[in-house]
Amino acid sequence: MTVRIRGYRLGKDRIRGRPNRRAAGSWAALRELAGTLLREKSFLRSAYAFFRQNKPGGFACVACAWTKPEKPQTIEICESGGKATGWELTRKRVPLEFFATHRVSGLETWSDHELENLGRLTHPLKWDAATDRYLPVAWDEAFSMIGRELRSCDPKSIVFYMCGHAALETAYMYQLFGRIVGSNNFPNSSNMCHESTSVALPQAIGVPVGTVILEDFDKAECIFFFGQNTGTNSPRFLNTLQHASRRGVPIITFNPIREPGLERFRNPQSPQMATGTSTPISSQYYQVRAGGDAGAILGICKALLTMDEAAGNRGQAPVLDHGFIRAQTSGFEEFARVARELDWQEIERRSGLTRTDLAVVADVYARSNATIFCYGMGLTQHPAGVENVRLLCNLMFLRGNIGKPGAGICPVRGHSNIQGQRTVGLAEKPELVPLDTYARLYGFDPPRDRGMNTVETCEAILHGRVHAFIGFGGNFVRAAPDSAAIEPAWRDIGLTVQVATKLNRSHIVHGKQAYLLPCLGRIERDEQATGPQAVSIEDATGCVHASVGHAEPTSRDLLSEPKIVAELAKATVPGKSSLDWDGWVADYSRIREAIARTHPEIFHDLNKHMWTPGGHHRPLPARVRDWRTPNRKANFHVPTDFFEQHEEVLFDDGFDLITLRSNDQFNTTIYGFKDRYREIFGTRHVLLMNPNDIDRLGLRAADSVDAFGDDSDGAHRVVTGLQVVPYNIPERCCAGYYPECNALIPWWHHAKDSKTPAAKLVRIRVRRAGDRPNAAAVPETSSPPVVPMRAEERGKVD
Ligand SMILES: Nc1nc2c(c(=O)[nH]1)N[C@H]1C(S)=C(S)[C@@H](COP(=O)(O)OP(=O)(O)OC[C@H]3O[C@@H](n4cnc5c(=O)[nH]c(N)nc54)[C@H](O)[C@@H]3O)O[C@H]1N2
Ligand SMILES: Nc1nc2c(c(=O)[nH]1)N[C@H]1C(S)=C(S)[C@@H](COP(=O)(O)OP(=O)(O)OC[C@H]3O[C@@H](n4cnc5c(=O)[nH]c(N)nc54)[C@H](O)[C@@H]3O)O[C@H]1N2
Ligand SMILES: [Mo]
Repeated sequence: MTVRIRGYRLGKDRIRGRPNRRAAGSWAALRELAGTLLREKSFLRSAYAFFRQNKPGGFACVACAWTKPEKPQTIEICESGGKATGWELTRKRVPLEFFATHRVSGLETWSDHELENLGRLTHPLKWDAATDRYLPVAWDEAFSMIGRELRSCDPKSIVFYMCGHAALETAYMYQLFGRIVGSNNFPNSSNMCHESTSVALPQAIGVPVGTVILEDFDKAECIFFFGQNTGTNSPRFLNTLQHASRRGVPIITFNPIREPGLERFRNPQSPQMATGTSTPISSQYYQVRAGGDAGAILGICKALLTMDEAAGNRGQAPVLDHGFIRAQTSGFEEFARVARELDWQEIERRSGLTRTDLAVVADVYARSNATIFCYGMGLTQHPAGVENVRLLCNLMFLRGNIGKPGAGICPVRGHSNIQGQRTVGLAEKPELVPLDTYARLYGFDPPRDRGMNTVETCEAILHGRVHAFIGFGGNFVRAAPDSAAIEPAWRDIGLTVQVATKLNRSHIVHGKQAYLLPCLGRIERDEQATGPQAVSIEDATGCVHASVGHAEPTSRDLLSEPKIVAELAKATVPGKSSLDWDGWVADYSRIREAIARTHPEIFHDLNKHMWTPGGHHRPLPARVRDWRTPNRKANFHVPTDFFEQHEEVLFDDGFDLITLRSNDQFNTTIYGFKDRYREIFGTRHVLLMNPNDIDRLGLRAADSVDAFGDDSDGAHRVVTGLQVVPYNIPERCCAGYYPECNALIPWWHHAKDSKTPAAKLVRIRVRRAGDRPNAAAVPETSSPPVVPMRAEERGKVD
């Protein structure tokens, strides 16, 4: 496959970068959505569903977690959400004959796209070792065999993974099931995503989630964007930003890459489609270095401190909100001292931005009476991910931008219910979960030890300590770091059970015993003993919504997710609790009653509240300046990682790799090969590089290169045959797609404290295809890499 690179421009000696002419949204988005629906043969089925998507009485979109407004547009969807609907409602099926004619190992060469593109799974399957095929199995038989196997394992060697799709009801039941089995091992896609948020925000403001609600955007006077690609990853949010932009609100973006989806927007449901006009989104765009945000934020803080002092000397109104700082916060003086002492040269070097740039930002910020701070993976997926979020909070505190209308912090979450799953207790840290309440309500003794998160699970898999892995949705093998090393180790797991809608690589590479259990999607009608059921989800702004599926189920053999959890639990831990699994499955409102009993402050009256148009806001103490931190204050953070963690790129061919998403994927679900915004078509096997770096290495556009990851632990990490794409990205940074580049990320390369894999700052070396960086260190064979444990990680998990 060849790559088409349109429209890049090499300047004479300086690089101009590629023109970003495309507005997000627009006709192209509609065309592409229509193309997906036609290919999925689900045009009418999906079109019908669109009228119910993100609407009261309808279903909550199965893609991202952006909030659903009280007064939706006629069709409240976006390209990403529309594709996700079409993909779930596809008429394509994986028939049983498919597995009769394909050995499972024969599917190992299939791409992520090819596997999912086969269509929906329709029947429970068990891998047969003798024939290397997935064979149909009766549900009862599957549950009883899985139950027997799980009972024979040490509970601490069982992993209960969940991806952020599943509803509050399913997640609540699932974590109870795992704890009754005796394990707190609940790695979650959230561990790879906003875990840095979940660690940083409780320390800073006493809640693990954002404080901004949709109405705040109508009142904001300034909006910051750090490392979140709205046009691609949460396109419905663009409607909100478009309104803000039209009101003249400055939208200040920090991103190493000029993302067209953050530059202009043409609303597909507006007259702009006829007139061909579009609205600018970012008013200022700063191409910070990868990992340079801490430097940038510290620079803005330093400029504000200087402005405040100057204003004080002149007898003018202060720039900082001293009233807020005095009454509400702790740690200001120490932080201010460190920021004042910081050297501007160091700030410029680390951020890649100039003092003037940052002073301009500080000036705009100082004029705003209410500012919102949005951020995404560009802040969290870094070695200093937690510190990045803490420093953003510092910037917010300096002008008291929390606990008032139009202001606050807004982590833009990924999967549709990822935030809610954590709220109902899907967490490996026992201190986050009301274990005593479980013991009281359900008559079992929950384990009190700390379970494993995603990174710890990777480590345990690599060292043969995981004996059973239940994957409730998701694609762990592809999504996790060090994917090439995980695969061979994954095959040694005694039992893998995957609950899924579509086939993916985590099913093809599998354990010694393997089951594939197909489930209903959220858009499908879920009929139980008491009639059709609804579920609930919590969005990125802490709003709880009902979701009702109306579409005809894909197959009569599918079970709902709550039903699958209940049957697994009944088969594995019969009589070990007083939980009425069957009663809950018959009527999901009973699960919600149980959630409300467990978390009365957040979920009281859940059965009623979830039907509120636009969703019901969970209480957020930080929104009213009620700080649930140990010292009951909002806490400034004094930077430490900033001074400790930085290493210059040493080698000529050394780069900081950013792994990212296109508009034609939802995580490891690859819809196609058109990254429309970045104008990269036909392949995802690319490396986006600054043209000066391309020149420096003697390469040319579309040359083929190999990328080598950190081998300091003796592991061989390589992705071969990437095609070079000249791109508007800072020198010494480059970008490639996730999950194709995950083999380059060492499992131990993660954020301090949160262990979010640091997928946005991966040190690599780039060589022309075939050249090896260090012949002695790189084995010539393609045998599975050996990943020894690093000394500092040893003993941390057990
Ligand atoms: N269409 C689509 N939508 C999705 C998803 C999808 O795969 N496809 N995934 C969903 C999920 S699970 C999630 S978590 C969200 C993710 O949504 P985002 O948070 O937007 O995640 P990414 O696209 O991985 O990266 C975001 C941006 O971070 C920038 N970035 C990289 N490094 C840095 C840095 O050091 N500093 C700064 N300031 N920026 C940096 C990248 O250039 C990129 O534009 O989207 C959700 N929505
Ligand atoms: N290098 C790098 N790695 C990353 C990231 C990155 O930016 N860079 N991002 C990380 C992030 S933010 C995340 S969230 C993770 C995502 O990691 P995961 O959540 O594990 O992966 P997904 O690709 O979202 O999972 C897709 C699969 O979910 C199943 N599925 C879809 N719908 C349903 C459903 O309704 N029910 C069930 N049971 N299954 C369903 C399908 O079988 C599909 O194949 O990846 C992380 N990995
Ligand atoms: Mo995510």
